Amino acid sequence: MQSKRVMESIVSQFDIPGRYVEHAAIRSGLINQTNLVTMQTDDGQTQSYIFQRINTNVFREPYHVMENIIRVTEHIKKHMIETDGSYSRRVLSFATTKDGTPYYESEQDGFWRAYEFVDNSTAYNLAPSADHFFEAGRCFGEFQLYLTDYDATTLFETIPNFHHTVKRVEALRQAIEENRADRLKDVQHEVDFLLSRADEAGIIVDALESGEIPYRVTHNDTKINNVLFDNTTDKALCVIDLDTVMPGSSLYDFGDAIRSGACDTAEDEPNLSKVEMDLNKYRLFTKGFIKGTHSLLTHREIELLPIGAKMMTYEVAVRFLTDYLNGDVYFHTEYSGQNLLRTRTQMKLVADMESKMDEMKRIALEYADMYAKRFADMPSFR
Ligand code: GN1
Ligand code: MG
Repeated sequence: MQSKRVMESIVSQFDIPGRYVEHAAIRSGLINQTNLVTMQTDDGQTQSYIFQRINTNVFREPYHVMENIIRVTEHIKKHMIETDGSYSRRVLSFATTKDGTPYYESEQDGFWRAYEFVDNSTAYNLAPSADHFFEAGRCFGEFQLYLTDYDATTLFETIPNFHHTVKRVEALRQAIEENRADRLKDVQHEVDFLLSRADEAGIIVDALESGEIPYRVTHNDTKINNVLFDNTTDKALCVIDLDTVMPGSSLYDFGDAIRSGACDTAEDEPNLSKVEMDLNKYRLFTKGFIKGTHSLLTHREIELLPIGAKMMTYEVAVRFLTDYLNGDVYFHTEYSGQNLLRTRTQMKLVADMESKMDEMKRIALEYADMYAKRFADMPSFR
């Protein structure tokens, strides 16, 4: 974590009111460094800000990341004003530096951006209740709705081939071959499990490329901790962590949320008997997501939603194992072996979803049907 002196000097680059009081690290993300900074104005009022140092090994073009984010949040604000007259607490507002750029960068400090902390809100690593997960679904679904008229081709691809599962499998094969950290001998079971499903890795990419399902502007990292909840009402307020917003598939956003939120255990839970995909949570998220989109998804997207959940889970298992074999160079780890435990929980979820696939499909179609009728005359920004 940055020292007080360093953080205060980074904060002073930004055009935000008040003086720096203190900061604390927030450790839930696996890529960027995040700090909560408290500021105080002369009249004694305090306001908190989130300051993030972008990991430029992962995001090679951080300017493009910021440009995407500003464009997308402005677009969402415009729609929120049109429909509700206000966007307060429902979309991130970024601070600019004293010369008007939405980031500060220096050789010594790295690449920083800041946004206003949404007061009285919390991001949870695990959904505290099934109702929270319904709310998360609604919020991510609305995110898609607000961006449905945004031309995805105008956004930068901030991490090329981010959800290209086939290329993720290729990277795993390469890591196996190189065996850089000499860990291959411990993971034969995991390698076999994942490679035995490699034939399915192209399902979503192929469907996008053939035009069977549309490209949309998607979030691409819809972990449950990327939604803020209002502490008083428990309603989902705002989608955060917009670094990977780029052209993608609705299946990615739906799928990554199910993988991370429809189970009650941590990503590195060692006791695999506790790890399962809770069908009730799946049902509530699906309901919320389809409701939030005002039924804009095509029939084919709906049919493939459960496959999206399985493929996003499979893909991150492949990525965790790749990183384990490469010596933990990508995802932040707190102990040796964490990426392997993460791989195993995701494999368990893949197997569990495979056994529940028919029911998952039935539920998705049930809510699609229900909301198609309900939203027949509602605005969809189309
Ligand atoms: C990373 O930084 P965070 O925790 O929001 C990763 C996601 C993974 C996730 C797994 C840019 O997200 O793709 O699903 O870890 N983000 C990036 O926990 O690689
Ligand atoms: Mg995050």
